[in-house]
Amino acid sequence: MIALQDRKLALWNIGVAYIAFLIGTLCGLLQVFIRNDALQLPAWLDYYQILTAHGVLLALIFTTFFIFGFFITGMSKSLGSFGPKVRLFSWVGFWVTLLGTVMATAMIVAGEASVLYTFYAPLKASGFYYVGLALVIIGTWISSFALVGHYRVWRKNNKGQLSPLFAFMTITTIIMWIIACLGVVTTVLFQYIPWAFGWTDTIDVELSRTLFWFFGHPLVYFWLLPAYMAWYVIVPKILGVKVFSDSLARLSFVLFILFSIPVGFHHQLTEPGISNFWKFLQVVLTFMVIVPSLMTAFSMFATFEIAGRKNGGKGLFGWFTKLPWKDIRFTSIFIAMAFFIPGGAGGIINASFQLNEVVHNTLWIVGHFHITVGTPVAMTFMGLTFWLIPYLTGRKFTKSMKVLGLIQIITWSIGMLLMSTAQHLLGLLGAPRRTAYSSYNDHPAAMEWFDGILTNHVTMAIGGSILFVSAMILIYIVVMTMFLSPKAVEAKDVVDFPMAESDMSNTPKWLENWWIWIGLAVLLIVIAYAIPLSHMIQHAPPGSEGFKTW
Ligand code: HAS
Ligand code: CU
Repeated sequence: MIALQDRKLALWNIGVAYIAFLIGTLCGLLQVFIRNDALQLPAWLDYYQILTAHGVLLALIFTTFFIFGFFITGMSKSLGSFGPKVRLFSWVGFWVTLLGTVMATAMIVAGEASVLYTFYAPLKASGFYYVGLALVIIGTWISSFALVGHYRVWRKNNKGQLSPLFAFMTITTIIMWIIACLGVVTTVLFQYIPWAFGWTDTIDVELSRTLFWFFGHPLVYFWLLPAYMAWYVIVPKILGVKVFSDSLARLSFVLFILFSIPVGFHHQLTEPGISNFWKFLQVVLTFMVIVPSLMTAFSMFATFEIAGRKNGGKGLFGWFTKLPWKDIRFTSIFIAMAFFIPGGAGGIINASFQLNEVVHNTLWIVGHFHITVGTPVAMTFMGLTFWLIPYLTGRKFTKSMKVLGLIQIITWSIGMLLMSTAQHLLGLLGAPRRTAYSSYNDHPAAMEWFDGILTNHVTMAIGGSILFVSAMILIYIVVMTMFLSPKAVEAKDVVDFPMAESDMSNTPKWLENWWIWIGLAVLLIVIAYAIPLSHMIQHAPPGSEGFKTW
């Protein structure tokens, strides 16, 4: 059991995460109904306002707080409890992130920031929205440096040793995160804030988007890598086996430091102002970043097979039936992984230069991110929640909670399957994204297309409603395990942190030489970005004034 004060820190992070989750999913519910014309919002609420709240609170805030809650618990567990300085900085980081969150959310609620979570210029929000976002990032940096400090103390005391896998992966994620944030911090501090407060009249739109996506793509791996940590480190323990390959796991993580960042142009393939050569180069690098995910898939299948055979599974696929399907901690994460097969395949389609033309501004992309961040990542976090909160509070995870957990996972899967399939198909038929209304739907041919069982906005809304029910079940489980479930008194009821053993005897030491990876990452970033960025700045068109379209 980790120190009480570290548990408190983790619980506060997870608590805030689930408050954001509650509000965010409610906004999601409203979303699908408005798109379906089934709901007229009161005059003081606006589609884009809700969409912004939904994106910010779920994709940015829920994930970030949950991730730090998970990191704090795992770092305290694997490296020992925090010293006073690490603890202090972790709290400061928590409060700064929370302050930023409250500021940004207040601006959204006040109707001053209906600019979506990507806050594309020339849409112009209140300056305080951008200040709020900047504080969120700075807060995460403080929390990150606290964890790095904790890790450095451990390394000093354990000279020449590889760190435990969980700690290694946490540090990898943090390194990637800190480099990535440089892009968004630059644009927010030097472009958005001066412009939003009226100190400058115009903004360079292309530059701001480019700096945003420098951050925006690795952002998705900031969500994904903690889920991968669960897959690599937690799942084998639940299955009763070791980590399949310690060096493979570490290599796949450092590849993310290298290839996550110099790929942002794959979000800008349809934008003018960047020549095809640089877009193509970044498309190639995007295909490189698929490799560590394929390595992860391989590793997972190997883990399952080893575990299944150990339990008596025979033949080519017999092991499959021997997996612990009744264990909600496993089943949740397995389904999360399964969703990532079409999710990742969709990503490869998006990244294929020409195919991107077909899907770019459509609901397809919305479908894509609901089966990447919305299920593989979110459902892994749910699977973690089932034991993480009881572990931290010392409460039982009762039988009825297990049943509810199963219902929650199944409803989330069904809801997401319906909603995301509809979104993908509607997108292929041309239904646009980021818009409340489009006249495409009014065309007689389009009306016919949008009438299929799955190609229908109603299907999407049914899926969305099931998801909301699932979210409320989860909130109930969170409240119970945080405050109300009986304390675990007997040993058999105590919930543990499942952390698998990882055999490091064959792992090369240089994998933990961070300067190699940071150096190579910087080199790749310079290759991918230096020239196109300098072109963009030298040949910048006149800046754009701001627009408030809502
Ligand atoms: Fe993406 C847009 C390309 C992964 C999230 N992505 C987005 C947006 C979001 C997002 C939020 O190239 C929208 C941004 C916006 O608002 O505009 N994405 C990719 C690629 C990958 C990818 C190449 N995306 C993610 C992940 C996300 C995420 C992860 C969140 C967590 N994405 C794009 C592109 C766009 C884009 C373009 C821009 C589109 C546009 O035009 O605007 C890759 O990382 C994917 C690699 C993954 C795999 C899958 C490996 C499978 C595994 C599971 C194994 C399963 C097992 C279980 C073991 C190759 C690891 C077995 C089970 C059985 C049932 C058998
Ligand atoms: Cu991307």
